[in-house]
Amino acid sequence: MPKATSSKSEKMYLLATLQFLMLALSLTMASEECECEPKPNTCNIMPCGLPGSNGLPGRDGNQGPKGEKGDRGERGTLGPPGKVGPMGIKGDQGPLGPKGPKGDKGDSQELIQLKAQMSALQEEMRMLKDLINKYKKVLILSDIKIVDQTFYMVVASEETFEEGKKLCSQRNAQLAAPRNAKENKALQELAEKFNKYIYLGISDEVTEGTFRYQNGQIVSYTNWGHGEPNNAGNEDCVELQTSGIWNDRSCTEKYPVVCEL
Ligand code: MAN
Ligand code: CA
Repeated sequence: MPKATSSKSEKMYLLATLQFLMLALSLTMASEECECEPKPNTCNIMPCGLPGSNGLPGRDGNQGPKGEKGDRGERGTLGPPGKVGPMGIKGDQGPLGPKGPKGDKGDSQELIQLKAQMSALQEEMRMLKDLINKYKKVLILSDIKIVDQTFYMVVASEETFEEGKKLCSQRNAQLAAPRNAKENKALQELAEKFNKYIYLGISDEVTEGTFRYQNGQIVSYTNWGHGEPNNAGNEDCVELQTSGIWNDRSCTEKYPVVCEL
């Protein structure tokens, strides 16, 4: 089409003209100023391009220097109470208190005297107890045995039953007759000490087979050996053997005499 061909040639013409003008302009600018290549003695004729678009943002910079000390913070909340402090010094004496109620009536003269007598008696009793304990120690060292309030004394080394009874009677005492195991043991210890049997103040002289104390009472405690009393050959007296057992025996043996008081 002729119109389109014409337009194309016009455009080609205009473009060539524009290129020419731009070249001329750039040559002019290069001759007047040399800004593209800042070399001292040379000045190349180079056309400057159009400014490019902005680049991407750069990397983060290095950490900066430490800042200045900040302002003092606000006061915190109240803390828990601290430990108890040391004891304080003693204070001054306080003022005199009010008068108390009236006291009870004092002891009468009679009561005062009674109290004095009582404390004197107590002192005397204490002294007596000490003395008794001393006697006991002396008696224990001799041939005397004490069981509670009964004393057993050896008054002769070899006598018959009848002679023994007499010797004890002369001392306002009687032949020993144990009323319980404790007393029997005390007499056994004396028998063991002398290594001899001893007569007890017990016999069946009045009624054969019925043993009595010297006061006539029937015995309440016995410690007969096996098969005793057997009245072997008419045995009316009682011997306490070193083992502590009893045997009825003739009254004519000669044994140590032990009296009880
Ligand atoms: C033996 C027993 C006793 C008795 C004496 C007498 O030991 O028969 O019962 O009294 O002999 O010697
Ligand atoms: Ca016998």
